[in-house]
Amino acid sequence: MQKNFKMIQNRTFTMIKPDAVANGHIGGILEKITAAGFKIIAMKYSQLSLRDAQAFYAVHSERPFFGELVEFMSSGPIVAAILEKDNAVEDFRALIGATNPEEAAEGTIRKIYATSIGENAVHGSDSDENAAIEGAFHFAGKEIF
Ligand code: IDP
Ligand code: MG
Repeated sequence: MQKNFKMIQNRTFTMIKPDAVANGHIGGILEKITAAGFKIIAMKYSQLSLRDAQAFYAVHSERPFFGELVEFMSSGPIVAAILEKDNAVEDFRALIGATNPEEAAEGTIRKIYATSIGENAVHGSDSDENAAIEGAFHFAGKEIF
């Protein structure tokens, strides 16, 4: 864990991915997020360049699906957001469900909205440290409320 990141335990970072945006699920997914008790403290509708996606997912650069992942994530607009709730990272991972929608629990966002293991509707940070890094990748301090 790097010392220069403040470990804020009540925030996570999410993206509604290009598949879910294209399929008209922005509203449905935001409704699930807010109904689960998350407060949206930053939000942006934007599109990642290929270079942005390569930087965001750099941790996966050696994985066999990296090329497919960054092509997909830069293929259309996304909604990026920072969410606040007690135990945000863990609770949000539970709300979105497993990476592969076939393995995701009933009622989870990926079970409802994802179409495949790659095009799986939403991103959710996997740690407090990555939540801080990923939030800072997309938002300036003055865009977080
Ligand atoms: P996560 O999003 O559930 O944390 P990771 O293992 O961190 O899953 O993978 C990041 C993203 O890469 C996934 O959300 C998915 O879009 C994509 N991905 C993961 N595994 C595969 C795969 O086997 N084939 C294609 N894409 C994948
Ligand atoms: Mg991950």
